Amino acid sequence: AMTYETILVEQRDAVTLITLNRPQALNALNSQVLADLTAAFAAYDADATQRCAVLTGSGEKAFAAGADIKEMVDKPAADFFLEDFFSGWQTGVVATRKPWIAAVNGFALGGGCELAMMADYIIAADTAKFGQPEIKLGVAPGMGGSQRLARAVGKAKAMDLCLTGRMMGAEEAERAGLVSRIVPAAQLLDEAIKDAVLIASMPPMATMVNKEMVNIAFETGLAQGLLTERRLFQILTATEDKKEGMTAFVEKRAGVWKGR
Ligand code: CO8
Repeated sequence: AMTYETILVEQRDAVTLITLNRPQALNALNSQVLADLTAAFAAYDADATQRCAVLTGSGEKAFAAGADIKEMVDKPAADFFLEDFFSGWQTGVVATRKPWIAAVNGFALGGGCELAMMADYIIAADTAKFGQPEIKLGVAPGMGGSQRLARAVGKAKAMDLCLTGRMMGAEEAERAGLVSRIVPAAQLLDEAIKDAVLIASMPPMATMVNKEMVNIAFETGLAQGLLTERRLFQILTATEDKKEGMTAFVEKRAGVWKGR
């Protein structure tokens, strides 16, 4: 297995577990974390034995308390622009084609909340706290927070969180639709891995297409989205796994997937 500076990566059968591992900084996201996550997600996508991933934070306190403020405090504005600072999250993390779940323990603030929202879905510990406190630092979200939060929870709550910088607990986050469900903190990882094992048992191409389809809903109008859905559905009917899945149903047995 590859070793990384700021994250831990472990394969449990078909599930890749990625753990943000800078607990002394509440797993704040610096350039090295981005480089490590980029490599880990690329390796996950490329490894046909791996079918679902889970991302979580080490330590009890935080998933990630934000982008690393110490890395940004003295950085000249021109460098943020010239480096197109934060653009690597799109190409290195969001571009992952296979499914992954964020298991959020403790603080998910600023870039931490934004990273969780890059996941296909979020499972929250009852201790989870979400927020976009960038305004208190004189800035604003820069890794998708304003856009993904507004789409996830609507204008009222997205404005409320971005303008006040307050934290939102797990219950409120679930009511608002930001997280798929809440579990007791001690069971968070087991529950997330249970979901990942189930997802990993699905036909792999269908899994990737389902992910792509739902994401298209956030990128396009309804008519174009529905057309794209039908086309992707029609393409899946050409797979060996479609024939196997439907035949297995008719024969009242479990499907055995070829992944093509
Ligand atoms: N960056 C760097 N270090 C951090 C961060 C962070 N985001 N968050 C916490 N740490 C460090 C602390 O500095 C501290 O280190 P040390 O022990 O060396 O002083 C250690 O983690 C533990 O933190 P605290 O002692 O503060 O722990 P508390 O339990 O007292 O408080 C909090 C926990 C409330 C989470 C608190 O740490 C906090 O408010 N953190 C910052 C949260 C935040 O503002 N996040 C948003 C960051 S900005 C961002 O994500 C996007 C930036 C958008 C664009 C910017 C362009 C310039």
